[in-house]
Amino acid sequence: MDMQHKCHPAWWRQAVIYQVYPRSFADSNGDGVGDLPGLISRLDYIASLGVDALWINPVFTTTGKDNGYDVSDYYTIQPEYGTMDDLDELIKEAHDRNIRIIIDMVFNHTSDQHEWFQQARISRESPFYAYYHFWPAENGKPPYRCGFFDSGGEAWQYNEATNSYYLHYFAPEQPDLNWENPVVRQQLYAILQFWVAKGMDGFRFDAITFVAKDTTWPEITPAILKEKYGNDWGHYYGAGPHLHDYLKEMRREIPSPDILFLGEAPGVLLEQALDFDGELDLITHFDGMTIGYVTNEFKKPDPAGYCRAAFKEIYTKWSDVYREQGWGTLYLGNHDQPRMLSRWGDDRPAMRSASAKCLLTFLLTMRATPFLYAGDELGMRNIRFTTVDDYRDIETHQVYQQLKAKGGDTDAFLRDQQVAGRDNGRTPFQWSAGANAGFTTGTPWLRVNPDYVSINRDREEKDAGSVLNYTRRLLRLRRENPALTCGDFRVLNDDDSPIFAYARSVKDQTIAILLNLSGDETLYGALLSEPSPNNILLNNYPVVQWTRQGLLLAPWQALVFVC
Ligand code: TEU
Ligand code: CA
Repeated sequence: MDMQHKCHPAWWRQAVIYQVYPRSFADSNGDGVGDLPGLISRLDYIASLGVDALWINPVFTTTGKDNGYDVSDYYTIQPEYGTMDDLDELIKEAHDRNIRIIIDMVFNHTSDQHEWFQQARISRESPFYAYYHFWPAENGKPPYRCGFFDSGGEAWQYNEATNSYYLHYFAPEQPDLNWENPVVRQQLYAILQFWVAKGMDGFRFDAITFVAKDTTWPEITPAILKEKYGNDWGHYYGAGPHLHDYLKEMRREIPSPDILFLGEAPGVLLEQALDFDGELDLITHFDGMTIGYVTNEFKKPDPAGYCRAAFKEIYTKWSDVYREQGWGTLYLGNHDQPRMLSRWGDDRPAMRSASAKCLLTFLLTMRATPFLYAGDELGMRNIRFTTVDDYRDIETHQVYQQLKAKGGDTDAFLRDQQVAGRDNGRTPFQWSAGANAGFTTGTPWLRVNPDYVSINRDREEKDAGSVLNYTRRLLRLRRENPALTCGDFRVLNDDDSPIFAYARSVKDQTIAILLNLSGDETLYGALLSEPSPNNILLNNYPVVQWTRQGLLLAPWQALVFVC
């Protein structure tokens, strides 16, 4: 254990951030919806994991079209989640446990029920009309833009009272804010100041790369979209002309280096990774989230599964880009993604535990700030809904409606959503084998995965070999070994084997991590120094297998050892 090594002083460089989707974490009042008092009641559990910060998805007043990503008042709390006193208590109780709080700020758009939009949509004379992007109907139809959560796939919605169209990259109920208007930016900075004064330790800025718009509104023809933006509207949206001016200005508003600026960065390319230096401390990219999906189709999983070589390449490149400057992030699941275990591992009973532990080892030993999504420490799995009525996610419903309107194959879409749908990652946290997995005494807002009877926190607490207790050991290992937090990263087997082997090192300690990202026994071959009982730090199997050719890794085996 190398204690002399000094990591970078910023707390978020060493931190493990635990993400909680409050709506699905713990319900305190039996209405079937997770809430702040429920979250507060579970802080001792969160602290017992050994994480450093808690990121919560939005709990501000909302119409709930997109589960809180449609904010109608940034200064008050949605009653179903609790009160301002509850949020004050959460901040205090978390701080008392040395856990920092990061809150989600949805600044690309508001809810259409926000007072600003309610005024803007009445008259072009309203001072709030310039808070949003309107296109005057007398100029004809605006140039096509893609609306991600729109049943017609459109991003312009006609508003009769002003005889104009307003822009919404997401749902019509989520009108995009006009960041080109300095008055809007000042309003948003005032919101940040308010929450900093309340004690927030950081902000996760939702879809922040989308906020700058080219207000010359060029035609983005299919040919341009294909040639310039890889057929991905997200890349076009993420390349607005003044984005970095706005982000620098926002950072100047909250200059404290202790307040984390974390940007969700859809559409950002590897070569743009360092462009956010001095603006956002961390960004979460989406490059890894397209692996295993058929290109240019909406979240259509490749029947052959995901390519391990692509997985290794993308995560190696996103680690290397920060070798000298900046700092990266790593996540394999969140509230927008299916369960990590089901997506990247093997969630069938035989390999569920081993593959969950293997993926958690990757997540928590790479050179980046990791995001541990609540439930992944238990090895929670996709629920695999079979009918569209089981879903609550606006994205699933809107894309389903788009398909239906075009006579598309909605059955195939529902099969795809069993693998890729966002609600797979939003099912209630599984606390116990009791009713509704101990999440609520009422009817859960989203069905609980029936596997809760065997996959739940209570059961895993009692099992020393559980995914939960393995996660705790991993987090402790990470805390005790600077090589795993701020050490260098070097790939050990630059080949196309399913084994992801890399080393993390500080001046006098090198730790090797070998991960068999497959369900087959795989030979690793010769090793510089051999893992032996006295230098193995972690192994998700009881033994290490040797053959004459070298180390044989069991299916989904994870091996961490000092070399
Ligand atoms: O997600 C932004 C974003 O890019 C997502 O739409 C992502 O592309 C999609 O979820 C992949 O299926 C943020 C929030 O994380 C998401 O929950 C919200 O729905 C969205 O913004 C709109 O606020
Ligand atoms: Ca509740």
